[in-house]
Amino acid sequence: MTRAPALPAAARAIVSGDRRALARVISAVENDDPASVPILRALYPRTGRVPVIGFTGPLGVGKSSLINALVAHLRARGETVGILAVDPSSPFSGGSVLGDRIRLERKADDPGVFFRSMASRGESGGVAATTREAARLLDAAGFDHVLIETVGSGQVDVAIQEIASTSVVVLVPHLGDEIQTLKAGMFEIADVFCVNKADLPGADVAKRDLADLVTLGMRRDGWAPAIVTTSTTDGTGIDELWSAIAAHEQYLVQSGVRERQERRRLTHEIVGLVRERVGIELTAELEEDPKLRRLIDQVVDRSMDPRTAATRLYEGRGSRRRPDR
Ligand SMILES: Nc1nc2c(ncn2[C@@H]2O[C@H](COP(=O)(O)OP(=O)(O)OP(=O)(O)O)[C@@H](O)[C@H]2O)c(=O)[nH]1
Ligand SMILES: [Mg+2]
Repeated sequence: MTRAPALPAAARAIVSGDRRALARVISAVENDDPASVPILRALYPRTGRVPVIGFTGPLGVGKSSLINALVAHLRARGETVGILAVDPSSPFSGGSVLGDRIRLERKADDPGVFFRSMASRGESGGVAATTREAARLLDAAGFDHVLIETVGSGQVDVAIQEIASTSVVVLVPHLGDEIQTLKAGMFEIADVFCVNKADLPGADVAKRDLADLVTLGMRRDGWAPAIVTTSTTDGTGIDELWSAIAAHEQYLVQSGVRERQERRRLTHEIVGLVRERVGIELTAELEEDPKLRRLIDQVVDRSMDPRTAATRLYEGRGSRRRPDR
C-alpha cells in the first residue's frame, strides 16, 4: 500500500466508518456537487470489491419487505449491509400511493446497516450515474453487501441493472400482467426470480410458468436464472433466496463473466461521461455561434438533413476549439 496517496479528509472519514460523512458525500453526489469529485476519485481504488444486489419488480410485490428480511438474515451472520432505495419522485409512479407500503427499516442503532433513499428525478441517465457513485461510496465504506431497491418502472430499472452484479426480479403469484412486463425487458436482466407472497395461493403455478419461460431461452452468459419462492410474512425461502444470490455471485467470478461485465460497464460509463461533456459543449456552441445557428436553420427549412448537419458539427469541432487546450 505504499503507492496510495493521502486521502482527502472526507474520504478518510468514510473509510474509517464515519456514517455521517458517508451520508454527506452521498448527498453531494445526489446534488451534483463538484466537491464530491475528488472524494470519488480518491476512493475509486478501494471499490469494485463488493457484490451489488439489485431488487426490482412491479409495485407492491414486497421488494422492501424482502430486503428487510435479508438484512436480518445477514446481520444474524454478522455481515454488514448498505442499502440504497431509488425512490420515484414523480407523483405518477404510484409508489407512495399504496397505503400499505413497507418502509425499509433504518435501524439507526445498528452501525452494521446503512440505509439511504435517493430521489430518481426521472432522468434515467442521471439515476444511473448517482446510484452508481453512491454504491461505490458504500463499497469504499467497507460494507459486506450493497442492496439496491428500484421503483419497478422500466427505464430506471434497466439503468440500475447496469450497476447491480446480481439482479433479483420480484414477482407475486398470478403472474398474468407481469409476464408481459417480463417480455418487455425484465426477463433478460433477472439472474434470480423471486416469487414472493408464497403464502397466497398460486405460487407453485407461478414458479412453473417461470421455469417454462426460463428454459425457452439460453442466456449468452450461460447462467440459468434461479427461481425461488418466498414469503416475508412467515419467513419461507429467505435463506434460499440468499443462497441463490450467492450462487450467482460465485458463478460470476468462476466463469469469468464478472470480469467481462465489469469491463463492458466501465467502458459504457466512460463513453457516457464523454458523451455528456461533448453534448454540453456542442449545445453551448450552437447557442453562441451564429454560423452554427445557420446550420440549424438549414435543417429547419429542409435544405439539409439532420444527419449531415450532425456530421458537419461533429467534424468541425476540433477546428472550432480554442488552441489553449
Ligand atoms: N401476504 C404477503 N404479503 C406481503 C409479503 N411480503 C410483503 N407483503 C405485503 O405487501 C405490501 C407491499 O410490500 P412492500 O415490501 O412495500 O413492497 P414493495 O415491492 O417494496 O413496494 P413498492 O416499493 O411500493 O413498489 C405490504 O403490505 C406487505 O406487508 C408476503 O410474503 N406475503
Ligand atoms: Mg418498496
